[in-house]
Amino acid sequence: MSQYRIFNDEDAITYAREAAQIGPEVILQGAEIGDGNLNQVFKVCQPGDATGLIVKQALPYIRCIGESWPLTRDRARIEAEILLQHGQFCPQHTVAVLHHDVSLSAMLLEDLSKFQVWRQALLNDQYFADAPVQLGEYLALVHFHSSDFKLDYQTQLAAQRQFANPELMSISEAVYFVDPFCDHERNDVAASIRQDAEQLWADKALKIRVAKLKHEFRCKGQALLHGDLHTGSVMVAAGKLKVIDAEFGGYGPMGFDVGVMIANLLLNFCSQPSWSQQSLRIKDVHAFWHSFNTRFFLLASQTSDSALGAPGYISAFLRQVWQDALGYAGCEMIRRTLGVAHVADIESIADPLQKTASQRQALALGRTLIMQADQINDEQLKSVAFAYRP
Ligand code: SR1
Ligand code: MG
Ligand code: MG
Ligand code: MG
Repeated sequence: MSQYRIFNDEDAITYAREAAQIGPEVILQGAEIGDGNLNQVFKVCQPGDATGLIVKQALPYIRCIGESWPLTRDRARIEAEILLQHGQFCPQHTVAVLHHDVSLSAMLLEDLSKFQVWRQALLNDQYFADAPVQLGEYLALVHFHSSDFKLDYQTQLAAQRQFANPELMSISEAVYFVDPFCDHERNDVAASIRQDAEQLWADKALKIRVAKLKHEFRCKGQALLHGDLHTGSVMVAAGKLKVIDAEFGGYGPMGFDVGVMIANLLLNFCSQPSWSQQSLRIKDVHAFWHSFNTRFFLLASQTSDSALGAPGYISAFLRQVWQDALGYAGCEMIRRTLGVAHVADIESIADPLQKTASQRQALALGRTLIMQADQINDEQLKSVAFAYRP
């Protein structure tokens, strides 16, 4: 198979067979299992086996919207290359790419059927205590090894060019920083929070802060980001964690990945009726940031760049990453409440009053994180978050 066509189950089996060199004597079955916004995902395995292989294929459009929103298939190549690169930096926490095919816009991935999506685990009140620490380790490693703390000027510039992802990162610009802050047709605003949305859309001071975050998203190319690091991009199992779905990756501000993850933990916080679950989410945020911060600091302390290694600079740099992260966290909380793509944590709340309260909490907390990013430190985040409990 060499010419692109939109895979059906049989095509996915054929590709997996060729890519993994599985002979015709082995019976394989395949089924589409994807629930993401963009791509097709197939599981291919032998009948009766719980685990097999995963085939991921990019469609020439955005799956959740349809053919009216065309999108480059080259995203599959970019994603495969980013996952392979991140896999070199942190193999223990990056899904393994076993093969990829540029013309088919397809890749073969390890099957993580024994894992579960972290967002789903959080929704089921299942606690994976190691996950935030492992995620901090993952992010510190992939950010450090692609940053100028590690790479010389020419190598980093070459990497920025290699992993350029303008189409997908333009979508992120639109869905994080533009649509949710105006009455855009792509938005999905519940009638019950329409007034809250209109108040945000009229908030000039907020828009100035968001403009800066948008601007820096494009021009602050610090590290090779995952680009969509929400709890649905993280697979967890007892003592194990793997990150998947890097199609929105590319060079950008480290605080973006950090902030998107913090926001998704805080969105779960906003969806939780119980104080104990809320407290666990704040604990997760602290553990994640502490893990990232300490590991990045240690790695960066060994930089061979004598200027960047100046005493006090790495700490100052990481303080700025934290501030950036709070701003991006605020944008993620607002866009997941008003924008095109919501999160199951809040969408699945059955009681309409409780759902509206959670959405309002997410909007208010998101706004505060953007407006007060430079005044809230790691220790203070807990009291800020709890101040918005309904
Ligand atoms: C139209 S794409 C919207 C979102 O879906 C993906 O999961 C990413 O989060 C993206 O921002
Ligand atoms: Mg099917
Ligand atoms: Mg996904
Ligand atoms: Mg994704």
